[in-house]
Amino acid sequence: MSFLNNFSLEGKIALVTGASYGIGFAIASAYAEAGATIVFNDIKQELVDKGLAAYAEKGIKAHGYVCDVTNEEQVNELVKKVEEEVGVIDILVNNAGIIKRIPMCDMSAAEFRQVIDVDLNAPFIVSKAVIPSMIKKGHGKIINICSMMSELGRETVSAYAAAKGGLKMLTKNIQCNGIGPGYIATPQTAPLREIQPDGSRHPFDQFIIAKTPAARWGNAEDLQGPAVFLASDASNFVNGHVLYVDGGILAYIGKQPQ
Ligand code: NAP
Ligand code: GCO
Repeated sequence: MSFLNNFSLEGKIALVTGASYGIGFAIASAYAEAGATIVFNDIKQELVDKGLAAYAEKGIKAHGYVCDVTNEEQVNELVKKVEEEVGVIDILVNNAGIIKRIPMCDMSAAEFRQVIDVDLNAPFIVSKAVIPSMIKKGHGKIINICSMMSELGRETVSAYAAAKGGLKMLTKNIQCNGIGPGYIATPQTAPLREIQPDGSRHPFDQFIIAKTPAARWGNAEDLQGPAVFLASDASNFVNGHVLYVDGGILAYIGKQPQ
C-alpha cells in the first residue's frame, strides 16, 4: 500500500468549528477532498446556510449546525446530534475564534473575558465533548488553531495572545496538535489590509509584507496541507506540536541594517 494513503481521510468525520468561511472553510474543504465527511457550525443560521451553499458550490455535501462554541449546553447538544445524524467525530478542528484589537489599558475585563471565552474556553468545552467517543472508538485527532500570538505579543492583542498562548498549552495532549497561522488574508484581518483614503496600502499591511520573508500575506489555502497532515495517520506519532505556517516570520529576526 502506498505511503501516500497515510494522508487519506477517507471514511473519517471531521467537525471544524466556525467554518462557514475563512480558515475553517479552507481546512474543511481540504478535508473533504481528502475523503472526510464535513460537519461545521456557526452562531447564526444564516451563516450556516451560507456555508452550506459555499460547500455545495465546491461539490461538498457538508452538515451544518447552529452552535455557539462558548455555550457548553449547545456544544453537548451539537455533538449528540452529530453522532445521531452523521456519526462519531474522528477529527476536531477548534477553529472558531475572535479577536478584539484594543490596547490593554483601554480594554474592559468583560471584553478580555469574551476573547478568552471563545479562543480558549471554547476549545476546552468542544474537545471535552468529543473526546469520550474518540476514546471509545480507540482513535481521534484534535487540531487547535493557535496563532503566531501563541508566541508573540502586540500592543492591541493582549487578550488574544493570552488566549492563543493558553491554547498552545492546551494542545500539549495526546493525538492533539496545533497550527499557528501567520498573517492570513481573511475577514478577521481585513481591517489590517484596508486601502487608505489616499489609495495607499494600510501601514500594518506594509509592515507585515516587510516583516514576512515570503513577502506576502498568507492565504487560507496555505494551511490546507498542514491541516490534512495533522488530521491523518501520517501524523500518528506527532503530539502536542504547534506547526507554524507563517511565511517565515517567527524564524527570522529581521533584515540587518546595511
Ligand atoms: P474569521 O474570518 O473571523 O472566522 C471566524 C469564524 O469563527 C467565523 O465563522 C465566526 O462566526 C466563528 N465564530 C466566532 N465566534 C464563534 C462562536 N462563539 N461560536 C461559533 N462560531 C464562532 O477568522 P479566521 O481568520 O478564519 O480565523 C479562524 C481561526 O484562525 C481563529 O481561531 C483565528 O484566531 C485563527 N487565526 C487567524 C489568523 C489570520 O491571520 N486570519 C492567524 C492566526 C490564527 P461568525 O461570523 O458568526 O462570528
Ligand atoms: C493581529 C492579527 C494577528 C493574526 C494572527 C497572527 O491583529 O495581530 O489579527 O493576531 O490574526 O493571529 O498569527
